[in-house]
Amino acid sequence: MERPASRQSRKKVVAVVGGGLVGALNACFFAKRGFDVELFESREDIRRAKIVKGRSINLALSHRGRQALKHVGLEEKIVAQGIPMHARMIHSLNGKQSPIPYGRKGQYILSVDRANLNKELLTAAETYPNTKMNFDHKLQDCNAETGLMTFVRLDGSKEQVKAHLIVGCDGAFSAIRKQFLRRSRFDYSQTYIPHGYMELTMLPINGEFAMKPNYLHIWPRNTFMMIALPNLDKTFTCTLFMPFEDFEKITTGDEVIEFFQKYFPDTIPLIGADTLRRDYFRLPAQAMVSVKCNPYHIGDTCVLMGDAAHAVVPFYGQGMNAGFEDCIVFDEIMDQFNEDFSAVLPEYTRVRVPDDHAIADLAMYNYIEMRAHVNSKWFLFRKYVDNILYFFMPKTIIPLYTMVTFTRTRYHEAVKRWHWQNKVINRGLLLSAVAALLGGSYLLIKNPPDINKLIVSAEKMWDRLVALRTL
Ligand code: FAD
Ligand code: EGU
Repeated sequence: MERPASRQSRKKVVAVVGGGLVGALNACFFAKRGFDVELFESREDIRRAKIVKGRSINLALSHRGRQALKHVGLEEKIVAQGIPMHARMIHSLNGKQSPIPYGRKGQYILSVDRANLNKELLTAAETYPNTKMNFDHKLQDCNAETGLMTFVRLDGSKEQVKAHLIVGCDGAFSAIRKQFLRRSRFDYSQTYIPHGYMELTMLPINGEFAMKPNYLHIWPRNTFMMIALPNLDKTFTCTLFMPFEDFEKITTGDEVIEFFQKYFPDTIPLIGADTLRRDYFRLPAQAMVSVKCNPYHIGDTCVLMGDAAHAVVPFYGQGMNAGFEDCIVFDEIMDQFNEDFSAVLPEYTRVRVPDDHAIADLAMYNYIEMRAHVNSKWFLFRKYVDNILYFFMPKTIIPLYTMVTFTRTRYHEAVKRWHWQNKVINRGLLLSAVAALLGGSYLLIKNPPDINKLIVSAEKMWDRLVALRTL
């Protein structure tokens, strides 16, 4: 039997390098289109691994990420394994908890387990007959123009593989991106922020969640911040963000407790002093890096997606969501240009770079703002104002986080609109102030108050007060 010609021409080999969240999802996207997909991951298969080490245990999944999962038929399954968070719960220093909803009833984000999500995505990719998974394959070198790659195995052996298209999904320290750096006219910047993060586990108490489960718990303390997301096993993973220099100051168990007593006193009985002391010294604080680059492609043979293209600091909960949206955007352009890589790749760079740079900037901006002056009162106030304006003018004033989290408004458009809205709000405030001033003056001029009347009424008031007292 002969295959139709179109099917034949599709038999191009796509090598996805990196089997993390974005790589595994991308394998599904390319497999669905009928390409011969080869996925290469440096680590062993996490589905068989006993210990899964790596960054952050759980992640906030929102609209953009969900839409991407929907494209490959995985949305329902992943959503069912996530915990909805309808609101933030702000913890004040005095232990008071205040919820602030994310939006209307149906608007919530999900806390998902990173390892579980990764496993589901790998399994989904594997179910396509045209995908091949290669674990224990660490990309050592590649030629982005010819598509030739060299991998090293744990036993030291090397393997060479050639592909029509290399898709670099190998994370923030991408080996594929190294090839871009050697070229002319490649823009690149990376910034390490002074903060590190550390994860602490809050175990269930009497078999139940130690805090209310359907919230993203936040302890905003200016330079220090803690965030907790619920897990399916009824634990919470608390992530402590703090400058490295402060992490280094705390060297004994007693100092840990002292520090928590001062800034997060309500969490000590919930985490438990012993667990706290143990967890704190289990791993050193992890660094956070922001990476921006341009372009995302080389010729018609190599393209970057996910953290490899744009690592963002986690202060908008968008890193994975943006990486997942990369996959949809690429897929849409593949439709537009009939899978012609020589047209698709430049277009992907043209369309996607401004948006990824916008979310990288937003995340960094939010980091700076939170660090500078966000305590629990300020956080509550700002979110209240956002929500109130949105409630009364839902068509005009949409909070920035709403556009970012609950829509697919292009990130750079969301930023533009946010600037415009701020202008409108400021003008509105100024106008109201001027109107009040002018209106007040006008009324006073039009009806000048009779001084005698004012005194008389003051006398009357006095009489009434005296009358009240003698009653
Ligand atoms: P990675 O997940 O890093 O995967 C890269 C893969 O490539 C890995 O499996 C790695 O082993 C493999 N690899 C690396 N080098 C090679 C090589 N040379 N050869 C072969 N394979 C290689 N995002 C959200 O959307 N919501 C959140 O709430 C959120 N919270 C976060 C909290 C923290 C503390 C941090 C640090 C990040 C958070 N993020 C969040 C961001 C999110 O973790 C990343 O954006 C996401 O993991 C990116 O996926 P990726 O597949 O591009 O990269
Ligand atoms: C940080 C670490 C609250 C998971 C940004 C909000 C985050 C997450 C916020 C982490 C914050 C900060 C938003 C979401 C989310 C808020 C958001 C941050 C998930 C502006 C596992 N952030 N995060 N903004 O609005 O849009 O609630 O580690 F504290 S989810 Cl820093 Cl929506």
